[in-house]
Amino acid sequence: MNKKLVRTSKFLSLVLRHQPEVIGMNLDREGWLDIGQLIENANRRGNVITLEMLHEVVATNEKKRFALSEDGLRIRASQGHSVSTVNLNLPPSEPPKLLYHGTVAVFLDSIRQQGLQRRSRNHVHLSADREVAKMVGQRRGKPVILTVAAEDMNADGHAFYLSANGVWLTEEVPACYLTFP
Ligand code: HQG
Repeated sequence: MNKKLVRTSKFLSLVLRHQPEVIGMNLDREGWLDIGQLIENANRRGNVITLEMLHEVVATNEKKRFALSEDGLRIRASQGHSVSTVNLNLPPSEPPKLLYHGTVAVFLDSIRQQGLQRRSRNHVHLSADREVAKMVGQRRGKPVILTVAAEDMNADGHAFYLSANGVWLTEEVPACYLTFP
């Protein structure tokens, strides 16, 4: 992705996950925004974005962070939200036996005590792929990969959801399901 598209992707993440109010909008209950209104409101506030750019970001984004509605008129982020009113309405899914979470050493004492908490986001984010978890941890420094006994956790009644772009979501991971390296 070129610089302009990366900027647009970051702007869409801000609006569609965290602060739609920066362009004077609210996400609907499932996190969707009307694309025409998004573009109009963004442009009015000096964030230059065109329909073509938006479609290019959706199509080329390496993590497929954004999804269009079936009619193509609305857009939402597939995961990562902090807007507390958003419910993606994903059906519960059976997770694989193990999932992974990338973090950094400074958080480990607290994670040992409290388990994985969702912090500012609506869910804890987990990956089926260790390498992806490593990249997630790397955003903050030297990555530490935690292993989650997801199948056991699910059998004990904790729901898991699979986002449209392959990220596993759950409310929290109690420490008893975590293995530390
Ligand atoms: C840590 C990105 C102390 C947790 C990624 C993490 C992901 C605790 C941080 C998605 C804790 C929260 C989410 C506890 C958890 N004590 N620290 N009890 N429980 N933490 O950004 O998983 O690229 O909200 O380890 O790829 O890092 O933006 O979550 O370090 O999929 O599309 O608290 O965001 O997606 O950080 O990342 P975050 P995350 P995008």
